[in-house]
Amino acid sequence: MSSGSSYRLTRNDDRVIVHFDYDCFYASVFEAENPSLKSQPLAVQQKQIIVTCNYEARRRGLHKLQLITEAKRVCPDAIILLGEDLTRFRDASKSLYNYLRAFSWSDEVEKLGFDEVWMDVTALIDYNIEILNNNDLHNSFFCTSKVDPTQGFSYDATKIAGHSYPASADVESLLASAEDRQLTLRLLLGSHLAQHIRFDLEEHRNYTATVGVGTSKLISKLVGNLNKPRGQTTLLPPYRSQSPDDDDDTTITSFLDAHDIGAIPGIGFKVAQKLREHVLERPPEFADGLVYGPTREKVTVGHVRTAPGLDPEKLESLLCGPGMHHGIGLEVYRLIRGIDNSKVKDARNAPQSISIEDSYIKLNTYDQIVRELNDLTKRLIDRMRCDLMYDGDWFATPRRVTLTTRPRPPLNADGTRTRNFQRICKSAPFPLYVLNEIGHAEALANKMVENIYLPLFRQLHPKAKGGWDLSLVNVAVDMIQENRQHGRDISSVFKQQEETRREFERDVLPYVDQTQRTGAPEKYINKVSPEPSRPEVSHLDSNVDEMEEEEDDEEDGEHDQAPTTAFTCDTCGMTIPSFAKTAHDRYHDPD
Ligand code: TTP
Ligand code: MG
Repeated sequence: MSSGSSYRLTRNDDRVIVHFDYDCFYASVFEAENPSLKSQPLAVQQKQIIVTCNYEARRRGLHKLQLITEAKRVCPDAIILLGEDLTRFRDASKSLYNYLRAFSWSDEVEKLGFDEVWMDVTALIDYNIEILNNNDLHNSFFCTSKVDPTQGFSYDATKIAGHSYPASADVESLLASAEDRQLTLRLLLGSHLAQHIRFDLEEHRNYTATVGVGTSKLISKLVGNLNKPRGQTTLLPPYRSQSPDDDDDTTITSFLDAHDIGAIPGIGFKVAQKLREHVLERPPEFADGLVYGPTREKVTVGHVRTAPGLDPEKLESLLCGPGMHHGIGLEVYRLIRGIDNSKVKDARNAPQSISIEDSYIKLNTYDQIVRELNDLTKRLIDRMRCDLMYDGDWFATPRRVTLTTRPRPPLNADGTRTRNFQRICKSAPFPLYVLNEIGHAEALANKMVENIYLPLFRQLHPKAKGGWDLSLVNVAVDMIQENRQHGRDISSVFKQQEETRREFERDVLPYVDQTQRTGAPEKYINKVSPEPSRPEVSHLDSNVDEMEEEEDDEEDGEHDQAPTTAFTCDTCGMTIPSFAKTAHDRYHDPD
């Protein structure tokens, strides 16, 4: 593509990527369990907030991140179900993911949160382009199986399935154009495949989804938003400019240019603010009463893209600063031109770590702590089995377990309490028996707590040192490594585990009672973790493991008043009232 400057950046338009976003996901999970709820206004509650509601409820004035008190006033007959326990949503998400994955030929199927999935379907599309009968495109057959040529569906290869951007696109002339024919055909086939999967999901699993089709993760995610719910949109060519000096005549440009700069995945709140300020030549004004909420003036991608002299170097110097990484200028320069060559991650990519935590208003007796550890560990085991096993085999295994707590400081003499954001943690080698014992997670959790977590807990909190008033407990496994044989032969993993155990016993155990240790390897050192910083550019990276430290526990449940402040989420760009911040953070980082 051309860029209008000396930066001639290459966009890979050879892929077809489909983005799925399930409609009103948590509500749909309840509806799938009980279909009679479908026709009624249904909302899902966490703490004092509605985290989502079905479209019947939205029609009656309910919306995401609304206070329960307001929702009840607006729609008194809404059915409100508790969604605090995320297990059913996680299970549904995993099961739908596996369902979608079965359609893929390359296993490039990437999950973002619970309810979004990207699929790179290039291999399927390329195969079906090869078998197209160009003399009878109206009566085409899309083959969905590599081995069975009769498996698939009929379709008309002269028409797009669902909506397109631009809505007025003339598919016939695009197909007749030497320049655009191939890309149009590939996207057109992508739209039929997306529709087939979407309808299948609806018929067999009772879930509707909103879908976008394009040549990158960025474009497919954004274009889907045009027709919600239960719709799909394909971004059609021309993707390439006729003019060597600018991109104004491409559909990618016209589509992206209209977006608010903060709506682009990958451009966080701080970056967006700096860009707005640069374009306006003054700080942007906020909407009334909202300190961190939406800005009153809309600065679009188009404004930024065409701002004089805003090349990658200028962007870098404009945007660099605390929390920004080197290269942010080029990254933003590329994003606002629709260049996102990031790969759809392989379905077998294991997370680097898995952690489960809870915060507490009062957790100070030994029995309570044992009970909580058992509960958290059971959830950790469920998650490990969900994320690290495929087809009954472990395809990845952790090497380390960690217990983290956040002790609450004692009251000061004047009755106030100093706020504490510091976590302390201790680690041990991952116990091998977890891989073998495939029975009930509960019994295994008890064993892990007995053998691992309680000894770690005693090291972290010798009673003499100020008691056990904890505001947070986190159990985690990390140093997760994928087994090359995808779990069929895990003997190498066992060997590795054994080495780790020996290393631990040799180098660490002699030191565990000392507060200041010397000589033991860094990975086992007793750490005090400071408040972690958030990466600014993160939207398209589903593996970003963000932690937000906050003393939220004491504030929960006291949200009856109307909001006076709002935040713009750094991760998804959504504006959220301050009372919904905890629920929203949990949505991005469910455990
Ligand atoms: P979304 O995809 O934002 O919402 P949705 O699927 O409910 O609705 P839509 O039809 O507009 O796509 O979020 C997915 C789920 O995540 C949602 O069902 C509830 C949950 N969630 C939270 O827990 N907290 C939040 O702040 C948000 C936005 C969602
Ligand atoms: Mg959704």
